[in-house]
Amino acid sequence: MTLQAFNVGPVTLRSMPFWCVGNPLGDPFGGKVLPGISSVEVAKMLAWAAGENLIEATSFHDDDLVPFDPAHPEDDLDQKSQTYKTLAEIKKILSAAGLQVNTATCSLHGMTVFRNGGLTNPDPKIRELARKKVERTLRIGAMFGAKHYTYWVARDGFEVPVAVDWKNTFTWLADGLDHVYDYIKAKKLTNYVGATIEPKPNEPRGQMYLPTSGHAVGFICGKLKHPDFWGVNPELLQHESMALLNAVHCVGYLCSLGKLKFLHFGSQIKAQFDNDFPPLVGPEGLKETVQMFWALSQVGWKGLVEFDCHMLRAEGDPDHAEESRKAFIRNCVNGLSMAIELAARLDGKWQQGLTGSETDLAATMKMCGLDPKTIAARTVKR
Ligand code: XLS
Ligand code: MG
Repeated sequence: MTLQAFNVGPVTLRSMPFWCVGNPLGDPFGGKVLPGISSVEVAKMLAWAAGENLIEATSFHDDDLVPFDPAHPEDDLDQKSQTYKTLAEIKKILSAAGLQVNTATCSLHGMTVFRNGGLTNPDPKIRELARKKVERTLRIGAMFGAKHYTYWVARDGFEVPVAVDWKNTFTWLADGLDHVYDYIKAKKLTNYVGATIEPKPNEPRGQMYLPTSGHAVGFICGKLKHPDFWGVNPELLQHESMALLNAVHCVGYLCSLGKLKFLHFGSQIKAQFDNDFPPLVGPEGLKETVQMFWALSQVGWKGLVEFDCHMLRAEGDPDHAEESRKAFIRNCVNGLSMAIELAARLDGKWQQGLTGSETDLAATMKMCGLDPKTIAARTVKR
């Protein structure tokens, strides 16, 4: 079975990753709220969401599907291994539901061995282990026909600038990412149409080596051997907002360079830690989110939007975990539909002859469905 594309506004496909649905809602101050859920159970829930016409695609970290044992970095190739059996079972569920896989990403943040970095770890043995884990993730992605490989900057960062090897660090990073390309070509993994960098300014590290989309593009064009293969998947509003940057600006810039491959989507209070609120949830960002989709339509971008957020910790109900998770998926999809619908209200040439402030107020009226005549009448009448 293949699901029809979504194709509403600039959004061709909606993707819900394994890690968002499986998230048990722990935070640095408290334990898990929801009971754990196996990767096969997550796959079944995603299949349910596809059946409800909520999503067409998904994504995963390697660790979301199967654990990694450094002693057996090629267990995925052994058809008798538990790893292979679990992957095959998940693949069957996703295929039957018609779900595509957008991106495979290697977790270089979960295991404590990577606490001082994965691809940029100063210890060559740990960099080698990271490379093996990336290769395994690429093979797993190929098994699922993933369209992209994603490098999220994760623990490649620092807290102490004078402890960093500034002469070599970015070269190690480039070597690690060039190896992604080389491995894909050497093994003829033709499922991959490209790879992405996902920047983030901080968290889990105090500072990350590729903090913003601008840094990511600069690195791709200035340091990687195959820049055309690489693009960016910014996480908006979250990651750029953490650095007080603006999502409309971010997508406009990336599109002008042809580097916006897909979007990670959620909501955020500016300058806070990574809130990962569901789309349009929380006190901030309504205008920014809507204007971001408007800008994407304006520049003619079309592509996949992937939710990357989690339900509010306060809303996780351990006694009704499945319902909580399903409600979370629905809320994400509703938030996206609302954003696309509100953005469509801004189409047209209504800005002509207006100042910047007038344009902004007129945009807000259009977005909110207010009648300018009624507002004008109220403005003068007392
Ligand atoms: C974390 C990131 C992460 C990536 C995938 O902040 O958003 O979830 O998207 O590794
Ligand atoms: Mg993300």
